[in-house]
Amino acid sequence: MGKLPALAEKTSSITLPFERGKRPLVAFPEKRPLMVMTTRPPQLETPFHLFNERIFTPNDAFFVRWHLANIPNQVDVNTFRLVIRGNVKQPLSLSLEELKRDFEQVEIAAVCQCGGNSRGFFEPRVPGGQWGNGAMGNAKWIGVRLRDILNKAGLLDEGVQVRFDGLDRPVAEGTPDFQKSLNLADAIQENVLVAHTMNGDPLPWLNGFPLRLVVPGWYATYWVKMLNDIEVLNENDQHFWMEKAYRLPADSCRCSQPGEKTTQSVPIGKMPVRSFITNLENKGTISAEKPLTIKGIAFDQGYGIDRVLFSADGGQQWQTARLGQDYGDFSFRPWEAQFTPVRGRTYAFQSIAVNRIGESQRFSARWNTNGYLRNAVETVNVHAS
Ligand SMILES: Nc1nc2c(c(=O)[nH]1)N[C@H]1C(S)=C(S)[C@@H](COP(=O)(O)O)O[C@H]1N2
Ligand SMILES: [Mo]
Repeated sequence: MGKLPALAEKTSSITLPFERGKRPLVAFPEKRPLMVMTTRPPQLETPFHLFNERIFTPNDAFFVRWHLANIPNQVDVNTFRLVIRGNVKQPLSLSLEELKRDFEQVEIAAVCQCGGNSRGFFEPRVPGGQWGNGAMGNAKWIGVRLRDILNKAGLLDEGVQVRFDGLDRPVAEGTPDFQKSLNLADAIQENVLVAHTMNGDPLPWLNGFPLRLVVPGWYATYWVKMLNDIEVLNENDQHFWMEKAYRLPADSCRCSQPGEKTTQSVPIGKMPVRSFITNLENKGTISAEKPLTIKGIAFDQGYGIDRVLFSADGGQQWQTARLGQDYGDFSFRPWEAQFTPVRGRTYAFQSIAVNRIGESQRFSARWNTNGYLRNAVETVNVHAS
């Protein structure tokens, strides 16, 4: 067995393997100690060993990312309303009770991953939150289909995009409020939920209590938290968080060269396929001369994982890993491979996932100025003794 990183409970910090990677472990409300990147607004990373222990990330270990520091510290569940307005026949103002009582309740397992997950590994380094690989989590979400809510309000022909806003607000005047929009055609997909329940419990406050948008397969920036306002727009959303932030170079690779200015850009969208080894630590030690089980996870934007390949020699030879239980196309998919290490040798363990339409991870990391979309094959170097 490889050595796992020390348990959060027993240590006071974890150091990620890049410059300025030291993260204190601090317990925020409803959270176990997590890796703190910033306190105001809270940005907390899940220690990576958690992904080995549980295929569904516990709520108290789920990563946290807010852009604005003015987050209400309480919400009155009796007076809270979700408003649906704009290009609809009948604007709605729904209580939590009505949402739970008057609509079909749907459950889906889905990965929520920040567009900047793994940004700290970009070379050359890029500005922005220096996340390790723990700005992601997998949960079972229960809520109401956004489409059912929009249908109840009645869509007008003019509808083009749907804008989502939560209760958080900027601290400084002039900072744009955090709002995100989806094209109407994407918003009415059957898996898009207004969720109130996460892994069987109400959403933790920091993960968006009492409601958040769940957009399976899409990067988490669209999963608007503390959601209280839905507006159907008759044109494309022009404001900051769509037009300026969370954008990628428009070329097909979504790559740019360091120093090059991106002229055309597109909004970030769905997540490319990824896989990770979860039970071994990079630069760790493994026991030689007996079979070792390598464990990991894989996920994509919802086609589902077709296969995962494992290599012990940095990608020269590959074996097919055994896939574990299938919890749905948007969930983490567990996998395992077996390998018997020889004493004294150093190994470069890698995994590569392929989804059901044949898309695979990249061997070289794509680079872009915002540090989004990383899905390169990762290497875990281990020494057998
Ligand atoms: N209201 C609100 N929702 C938000 C954000 C935010 O700043 N405000 N950040 C988004 C981004 S960029 C991410 S990565 C996810 C993080 O979700 P989590 O904190 O539940 O892990 O929330 C999304 N929803
Ligand atoms: Mo994000």
